[in-house]
Amino acid sequence: MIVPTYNEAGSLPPLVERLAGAMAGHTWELVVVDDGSPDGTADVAARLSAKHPVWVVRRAGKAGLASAVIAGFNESRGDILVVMDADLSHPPETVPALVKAIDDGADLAVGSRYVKGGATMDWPLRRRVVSRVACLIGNVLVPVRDATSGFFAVRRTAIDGVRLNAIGFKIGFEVIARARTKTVVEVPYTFRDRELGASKFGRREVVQYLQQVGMVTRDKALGRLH
Ligand SMILES: Nc1nc2c(ncn2[C@@H]2O[C@H](COP(=O)(O)OP(=O)(O)OP(=O)(O)O)[C@@H](O)[C@H]2O)c(=O)[nH]1
Ligand SMILES: [Mg+2]
Repeated sequence: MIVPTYNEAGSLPPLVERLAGAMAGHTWELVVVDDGSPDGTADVAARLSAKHPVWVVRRAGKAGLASAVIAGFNESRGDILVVMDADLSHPPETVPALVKAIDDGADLAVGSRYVKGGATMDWPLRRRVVSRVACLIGNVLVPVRDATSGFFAVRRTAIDGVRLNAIGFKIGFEVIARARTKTVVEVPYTFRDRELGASKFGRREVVQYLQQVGMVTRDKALGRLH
């Protein structure tokens, strides 16, 4: 599992506890990729590693969510790579279902708010609209309803040697668009608003998503996608 963190010291301990519960009986490891969080997230992660299979990648400064996840891919050893946020918006209890989908033959399993059984909790109208519009734009290019999901599992062989763009926030869209996949499934889950810490999502990330969509559109037209 790969979790990118920036100032998530409060969320990490409950995340790891819940993951440990959910993954009992599975072999798992968690790679925390921290970008020099001033709140000491990396030290919290290092302390958790005394009791849990947690590894910490310490990067010097805030270099972006997507680039952190790509760094995490390179540090992970498993055949199945799971990506999730630190802030408990993505329920650890759904991870086994994502992993099972890959075990059952899918190359990519996307945690989805927008298929039957999926939902978002407590979102104001504005955020609902922004998320829906982003997914509709992504949906023009990829056959996944929740095209901007940051919660997914991918078979390592599907991304081996694939060039992923390290821009912005939407690494999920990048993987959905570029990974070598035959079978992609969406697994429903309910997104819960973060209770601790602050959001890192802003206007800049919206602009970066549109740039990313532009690059994927170009590469699709050039026949560069798998
Ligand atoms: N390493 C690293 N992690 C980041 C960076 N930006 C965001 N993250 C992490 O990426 C995950 C998603 O960021 P959030 O701020 O939760 O984004 P969001 O879920 O769209 O927004 P909220 O719902 O308001 O939380 C969290 O675990 C963050 O700590 C970054 O520049 N570097
Ligand atoms: Mg969040």
